[in-house]
Parts: sequence; C-alpha cells; structure tokens
Amino acid sequence: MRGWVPWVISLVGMVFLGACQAARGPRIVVEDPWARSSPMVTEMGAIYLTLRNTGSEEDALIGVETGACEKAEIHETYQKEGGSMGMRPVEGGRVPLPPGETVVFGPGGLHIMCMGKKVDFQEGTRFSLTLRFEKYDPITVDVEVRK
Ligand SMILES: [Cu+2]
Repeated sequence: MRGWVPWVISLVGMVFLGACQAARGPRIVVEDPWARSSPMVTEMGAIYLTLRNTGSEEDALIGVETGACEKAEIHETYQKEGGSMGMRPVEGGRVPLPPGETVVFGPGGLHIMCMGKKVDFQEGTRFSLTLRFEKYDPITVDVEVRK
C-alpha cells in the first residue's frame, strides 16, 4: 500500500497546481483555424481563427509564425478615407485578449497575413501555425485551407 502514498500526494499536488493556474493568469483557447484558398500566383494569403481567453487576466497575441509563409503578420482591416477598405499591421503589433472575451479573426476584420506563400493554399492543404502571447505559452495549431 505504501506505493500509493506518493502517488496520492502528487495527484493532490497536480490538482492544487491546476487550480492555482486556473485561478490566475490568462488561459487561451484557439478555435477553428482556417485559411482561405487562393491561387499560388497570389503571394499573400489570409488565415483566420477565433481566440478565447477563458482565464482571469488579460493577455495579448504578439506574434505568429508558420513555415507556410516567408513572413506572417497580424493585420486589421480598416476603412480608408473615401470609403475603400485597406489593411495594415495591428497597432503595436499586438491584439489584446481581455479575460472572458472572444476575439474573432475573420474575413473583413482581423486576420493573419501570410506573405510569400511557400505552400499552395489549395482546398484541403494543411499547415501548422504557432501563435505567441505576452503571457501564455505559445500554441501551435493545424490550419486547414478552405474555399
Ligand atoms: Cu492583411
């Protein structure tokens, strides 16, 4: 029976540690990462996803990396003077993720811009994307190209 004791202690420890982590700090969940299909001749591609901060502290998305592109940037869509739409890197290179909130990256809004595509953004193609945050550990997701 003695073998159980350290096991129980470590289990209690893990639960306690888990509770502490849940109680403070951000907790980021990435949902539905996808990229829009585009012809290979187009140098740029757009990647979309949803970020949820289910923790209790603010965090921010501060970087994106993928081997599928020479460079990836966090972009926002904005209305230019005269009414046409443009896009630009987000201010300060960061997207705030307040606790309890959901931030949607989608067509016509925030997006991850893939510059210099290295893979064909053809329906069904998959590639990995790593998201970096101010506080939370980096998260790598599988992005699927869709129509
Ligand atoms: Cu863009």
